[in-house]
Amino acid sequence: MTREQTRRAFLAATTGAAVGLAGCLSAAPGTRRSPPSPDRSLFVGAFHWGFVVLTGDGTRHPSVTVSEGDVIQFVAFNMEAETAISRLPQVVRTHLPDHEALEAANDADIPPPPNGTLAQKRAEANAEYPDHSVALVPSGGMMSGGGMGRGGMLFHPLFLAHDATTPVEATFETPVAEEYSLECLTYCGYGHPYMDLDDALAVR
Ligand SMILES: [Cu+2]
Repeated sequence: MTREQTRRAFLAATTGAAVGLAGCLSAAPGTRRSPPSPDRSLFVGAFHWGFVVLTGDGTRHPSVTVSEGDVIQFVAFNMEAETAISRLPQVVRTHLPDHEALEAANDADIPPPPNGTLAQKRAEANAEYPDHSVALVPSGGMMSGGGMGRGGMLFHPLFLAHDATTPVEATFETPVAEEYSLECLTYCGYGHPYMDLDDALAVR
């Protein structure tokens, strides 16, 4: 598929299901109300192959704990999307890890490919599969909860193009006390099956 086809396929696969997304304050056309001011902002960068999560003060977290009913502003971007990143708050931008640091950490988490090196696979992925997406799903059962809402995804998956000019946002209310993981739903090369961050959000 071309990139544009990939993007269209992603939109077709995910757009129709958005209506009725429980806890989502911004997705469904016709039911839009202005989201209340968030209790917490999370900034999520996607790279080959993983996610970084920062809070609004620029601190990086393996897992963020929030309270049930908190309104979360989720701001996501592709780590290649320089223009989108330039629009982030400065304290977040200056604390984003550089690619070398991410890749070094990554090499410990991803099994070596049977042919070639991880560095080669990453270069291929950057050239051929530069886009990602992000979904926040209950830990331990990808999509098994049967879609959105209670026990399912907290918002519609967000497409993270490598050449996006703005970050992508979702605002949602945390519905139930549970752990949620970040997953990439867009094929992004060799490491795609490992592109998740377990228990990135813990609701208490
Ligand atoms: Cu992916």
